[in-house]
Amino acid sequence: MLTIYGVYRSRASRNIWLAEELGIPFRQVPVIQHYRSVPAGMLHTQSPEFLKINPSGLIP
Ligand SMILES: N[C@@H](CCC(=O)N[C@@H](CS)C(=O)NCC(=O)O)C(=O)O
Repeated sequence: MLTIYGVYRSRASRNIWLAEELGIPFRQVPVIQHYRSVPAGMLHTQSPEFLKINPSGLIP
């Protein structure tokens, strides 16, 4: 299944929108910039788990 990393208020919304329009099943993993106030348990751009997926540490 497709996994989309990001939050809806970012440009990840374009991917989420596209997947929904095309009926492509996906799961969303919220990720925000590391300098923001990150709620406990949420991934951010410098989280080791996220850096394994995207070593550039960037979200759309
Ligand atoms: N156009 C690039 C922009 C990527 C980018 O610069 N993302 C910023 C947020 S807009 C980011 O992830 N920064 C990491 C951080 O500040 O922790 C893309 O979509 O790949």
